[in-house]
Amino acid sequence: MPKPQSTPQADHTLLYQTHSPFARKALVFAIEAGLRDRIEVVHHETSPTNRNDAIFAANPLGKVPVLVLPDGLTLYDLLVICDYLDRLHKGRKLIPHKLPRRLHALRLHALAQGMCDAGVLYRWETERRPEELRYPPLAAGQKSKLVETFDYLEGNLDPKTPVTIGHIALATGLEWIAFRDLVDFKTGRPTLTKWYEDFCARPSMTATRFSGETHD
Ligand SMILES: N[C@@H](CCC(=O)N[C@@H](CS)C(=O)NCC(=O)O)C(=O)O
Repeated sequence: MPKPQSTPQADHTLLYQTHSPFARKALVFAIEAGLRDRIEVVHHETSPTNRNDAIFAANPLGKVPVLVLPDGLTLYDLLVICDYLDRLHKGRKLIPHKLPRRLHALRLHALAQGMCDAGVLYRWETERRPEELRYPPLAAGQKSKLVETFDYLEGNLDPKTPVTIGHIALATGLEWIAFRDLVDFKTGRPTLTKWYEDFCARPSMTATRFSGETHD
């Protein structure tokens, strides 16, 4: 397990999981916003079948990421955390204020979040749930959501748009799908593949690679 990273200036705590796509999105967002030094990252294991009391104390849903603010207020989920972080810095906003750029960024974020939700459900049906309790039509339904999303992205992703919350959510989500070897998104999708590989070379991505196994 990687060591928690902290710095003397850190006045926020990110309750994290080294193999969670959602938690990593928050950390990549913080790095892209120039806020890494303000955040202590603490790894936690949590799953619906492996209760973590510390996470439940911070978020009644028992999920990470959770951001603990200097006054002790806890923020969740990812979008609320990112909205807060984007107000802490003076650089270019990762959640644009003006329409229609804001709508495109938030919609791409929603698509990427939905892609991860479908991936998590697909993984339950193909790996995590005991074999005798799996329901193959549900796995097939979740997989088709993933494939539709990949195809949509291949036709609609504009590689020239400046980085937003949507791109961060998408790249971390795709890398998680690759990390868990869920569904191939590269074959026959050169535009998406090139965009993904370029994004994964960013320092915010190379500094936060996934690691670890799920504990159910
Ligand atoms: N919509 C939430 C999703 C968070 C989420 O599902 N986190 C997973 C880690 S990948 C988790 O903590 N799962 C534990 C559980 O569902 O009990 C967000 O965007 O923050």
